[in-house]
Amino acid sequence: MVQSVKMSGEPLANIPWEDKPAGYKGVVWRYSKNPIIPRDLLPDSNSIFNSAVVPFEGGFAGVFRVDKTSREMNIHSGRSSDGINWEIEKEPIKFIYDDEEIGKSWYKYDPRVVKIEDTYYIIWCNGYYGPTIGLGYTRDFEKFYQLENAFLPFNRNGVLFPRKINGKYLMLSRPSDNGHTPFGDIFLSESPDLIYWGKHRYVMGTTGGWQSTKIGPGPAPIETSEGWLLIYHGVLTSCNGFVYSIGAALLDLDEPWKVRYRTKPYILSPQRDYECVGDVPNVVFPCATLHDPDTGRIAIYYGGADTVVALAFTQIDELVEFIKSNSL
Ligand code: BMA
Repeated sequence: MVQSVKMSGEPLANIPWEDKPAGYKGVVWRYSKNPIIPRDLLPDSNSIFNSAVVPFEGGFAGVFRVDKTSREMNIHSGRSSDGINWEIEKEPIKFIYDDEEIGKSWYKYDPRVVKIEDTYYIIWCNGYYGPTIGLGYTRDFEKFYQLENAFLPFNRNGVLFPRKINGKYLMLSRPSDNGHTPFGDIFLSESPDLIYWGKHRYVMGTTGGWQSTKIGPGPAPIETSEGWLLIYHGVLTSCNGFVYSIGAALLDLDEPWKVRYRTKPYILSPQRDYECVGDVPNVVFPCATLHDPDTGRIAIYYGGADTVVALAFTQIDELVEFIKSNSL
């Protein structure tokens, strides 16, 4: 099928996929066998959720948030041949670093993985005197190297763009507080070397409805002929607590702090049992996508209720049309 909206990137013929169920109304539809990763996949896992995957060596690799039964939070690497059935390492990733201060990390959670040239960068929420943005890389998913934290505390939801723009690395993030932050807008920062960050730009903030309390970037933006496709989470405060939904925006290709379109309605919200019931009810939290430029297929990996990993699908032409015709 010829796509009218072009996505950059390598073909991915083996992307996990299911067609939209007949009669389904939404622009994003769930995998019929969700969740794909149960909370107890590892002997001592309390929950496995908010995790990131990439194509790797003909199959897939990933970095997974694993909260143990001790409630320690850490990130583990994993492999899959089909993107659906995963083997996750029992031990957390042991990063190599050249300054012991870099190794100070009280917890790690909510990883993103972004391939830039031949390197897979891992970005996560790192416990260093409060939550901030940890950064590391691997080339083989065997050896992992940790870099300096990108930002000062408090910050969450860091994610890199998949290529340099005007010779600079770009990172989206969401400055926070030390707790269950009741506010939050998305900002962009740039760096020549992944160590020194500056030229901070406001990208977008809260509005109403499902994105009225705070928002945060999710998976790495996907480059398309219509702009950078950003899938993000938005939070509403109900009388029963936070509700996490998913929305989408199109950012300017050259100046990605400029928002061209942004969905007023959510594209996915917590409605199934595995999204509504778990350690934190009513959460869908996206951390990764896979995409195939040849077919326009996009697979979205998201955490359900801070407990499991689930999968959903959309198609680029349909999603871009939805974003443009339902924009704020
Ligand atoms: C956020 C993060 C996420 C989590 C969400 C809902 O602040 O901690 O890991 O999914 O809250 O609890």
